[in-house]
Amino acid sequence: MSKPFVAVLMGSDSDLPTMKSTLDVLKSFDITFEAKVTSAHRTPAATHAYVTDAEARGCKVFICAAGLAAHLAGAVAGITTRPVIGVPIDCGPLQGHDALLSTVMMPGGVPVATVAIGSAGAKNAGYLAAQMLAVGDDALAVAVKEERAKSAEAVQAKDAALQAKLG
Ligand code: RP5
Repeated sequence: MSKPFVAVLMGSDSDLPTMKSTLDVLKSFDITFEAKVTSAHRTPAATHAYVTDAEARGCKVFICAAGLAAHLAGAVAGITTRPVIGVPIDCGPLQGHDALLSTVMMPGGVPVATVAIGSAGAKNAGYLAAQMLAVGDDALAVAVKEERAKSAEAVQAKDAALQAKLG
């Protein structure tokens, strides 16, 4: 079995601009990942084959992004028992509400950990995958904690700047 990795699946290459945030977060934690365009609707057999193979090769978490009638995360969750994180993509006339409901409303027993619509969700998918892997990786757990502390410091610095401006 190869090194543990995260698989980032997208229903279309049109999802990539949003999902770049996920890849950036994974890179920032030195997490090995594979990114792939594969569709629950347009390439169902290839999606099934990839997920089965990825799990056998050491994939620990699947992140699945899709817009419109977004079934990629749910379809993947039906194939694997690894954790699946779903990112609803904001595209089309319903601003991602369609994708949110399609991703989050899974039947009992087949969970998809669904994050927010769009770029905040894409970012959080990366952090959530890191937190999941950190359960069994002490060095990564420290890195996640340090990143969280840095983010708190950034907010405090912004507040200090506001207070200075207000006099
Ligand atoms: C979904 O349909 C994809 O994930 C994408 O968000 C949306 C539109 O796909 P394209 O028509 O841009 O390929 O399956």
